[in-house]
Amino acid sequence: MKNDIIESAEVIVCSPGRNFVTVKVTTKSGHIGHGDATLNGRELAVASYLENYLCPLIIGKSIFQTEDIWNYFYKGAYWRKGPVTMTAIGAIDVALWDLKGKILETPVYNLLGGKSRNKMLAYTHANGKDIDDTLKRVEYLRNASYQAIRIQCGIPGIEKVYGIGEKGAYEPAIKGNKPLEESWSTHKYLNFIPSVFEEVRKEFGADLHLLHDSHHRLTPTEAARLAKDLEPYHLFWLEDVVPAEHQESFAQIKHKTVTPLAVGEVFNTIHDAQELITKQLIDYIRMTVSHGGGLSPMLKIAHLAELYHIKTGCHGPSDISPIALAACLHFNTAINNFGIQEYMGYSEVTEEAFPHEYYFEDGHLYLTEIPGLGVDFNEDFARKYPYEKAYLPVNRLEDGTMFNW
Ligand code: CS2
Ligand code: MG
Repeated sequence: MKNDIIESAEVIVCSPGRNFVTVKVTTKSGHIGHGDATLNGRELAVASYLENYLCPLIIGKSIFQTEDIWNYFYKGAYWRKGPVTMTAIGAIDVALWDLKGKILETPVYNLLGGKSRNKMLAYTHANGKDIDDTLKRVEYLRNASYQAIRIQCGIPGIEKVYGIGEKGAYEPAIKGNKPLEESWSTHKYLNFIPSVFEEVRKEFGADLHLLHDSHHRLTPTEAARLAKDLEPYHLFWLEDVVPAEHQESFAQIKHKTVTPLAVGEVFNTIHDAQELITKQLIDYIRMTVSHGGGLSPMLKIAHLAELYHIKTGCHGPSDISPIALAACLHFNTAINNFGIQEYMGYSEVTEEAFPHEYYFEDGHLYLTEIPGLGVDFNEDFARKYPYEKAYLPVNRLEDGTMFNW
């Protein structure tokens, strides 16, 4: 079948609404597939890895060889794993699945196991500078039909806190030639956060799913304290409580609380989560299709997690493109152990750059029957917005100690 042979693979770095790296794979028959290679704050590293090492090697290969191509790139690099490598491999993998769907004239989820569900519970972010501001944002999102909301709130005595934007949606990466520096006090955070959830529950009752992200900032003991303090408010999940390189640390938390734990948005291979999954130290795996190496490995991770009663909760910030979000939706549609999908939404400019079929309604995300991923890339429009280097912030303790952002 001539249609399936790859003729070209390009990388487009641009900034329609924010920085994105998009992979475009074209077959000899002229079919085009897209992947998202955006890694917030390190975009050019992934673009270079793709342009110099991966794109030249797929010319002449068949788009159907996703398993062989993935292993060719993973094992063939010798230097395995890592967010840059796996985001690059993931973008190619997703573009090939997009092409498979287009050439076989079927939505990608039909190639991943078919429909296990017709809709996907979504959650979005309520960020407030104080409790009143946060309550107002929750009210607005509830009225917009959200049934699951992540709650982040300013902390008295801390000037700038993760997740709290100046106005509107929170964009963590700041354009410029060096990272902004934020400061942090775990003491002030731990003493304050339970009161936020007490007020939210008082105002909105028990049915609304509430989530919270500690963004890698606690020790296991501090995390166990917060998880227990939040038990009366029945969170859907408490996310990224401690940096997860040391997976067995989660045993000190999981065995002390019934607050569900979620982790994994910074993971890039199954090895980052294997102990967390097989020892049931978490409740949700947050790995996302683009940074997790693509749809091919994510299916394997979901199938392993399913054996251990762990559900998925793909990372879906505004700093992965609608292509990656759509890939998550096809993945979510097919697997059995879907949990929830993060959905921050995008600016109007980003929406125009990436026209898509998926839609949000009544607290859920939906796909259509369109072949492939159902997302296009308006390349001419997107190229009007040139890339500008942007850094994620860094974070120090109040005494100046370098800490986790
Ligand atoms: C956050 C992200 O959505 C989340 O759970 O952890 O917003 C994260 O801070 C950004 O993706 C970093 O670029
Ligand atoms: Mg997070």
